[in-house]
Amino acid sequence: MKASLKFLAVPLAVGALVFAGCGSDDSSDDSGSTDTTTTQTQPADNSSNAGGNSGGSAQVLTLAADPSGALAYDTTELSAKPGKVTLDFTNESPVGHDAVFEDADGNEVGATDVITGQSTTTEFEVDAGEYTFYCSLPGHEEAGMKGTLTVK
Ligand SMILES: [Cu+2]
Repeated sequence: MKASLKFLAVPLAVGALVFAGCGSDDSSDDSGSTDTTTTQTQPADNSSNAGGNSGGSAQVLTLAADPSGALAYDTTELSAKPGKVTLDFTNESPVGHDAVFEDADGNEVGATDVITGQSTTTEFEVDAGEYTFYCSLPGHEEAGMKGTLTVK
């Protein structure tokens, strides 16, 4: 019992540290209540095409499925720098595909919708290391729809 409580306490402490690190000192909240923090995603999320990026930290990776319908991407190797990644995924073929990204531990870090005959984007964050990407439709990864994303 005590051991499981410890396990619970560690991620909570880490979360608190991360949360504290995000705030700046100029806005001290006297109420001491953290329940008012709004974590809802805002409806403006779809407007990311509008440009207006400051800072220039966003990076765009492009990935496409074979336009003839073969079970293949146009590349098996992508590279990025640590930070936020925008994946621009195109599938002009009549066969549905997606692109799922996993870290070295097999945790999914980002994924697109399954699309046919169009493009889509998804955003996720990466740290230095090796990631894998693959198509999650049955048999597609086994047929070769997979690759490596190297972040450094
Ligand atoms: Cu596929």
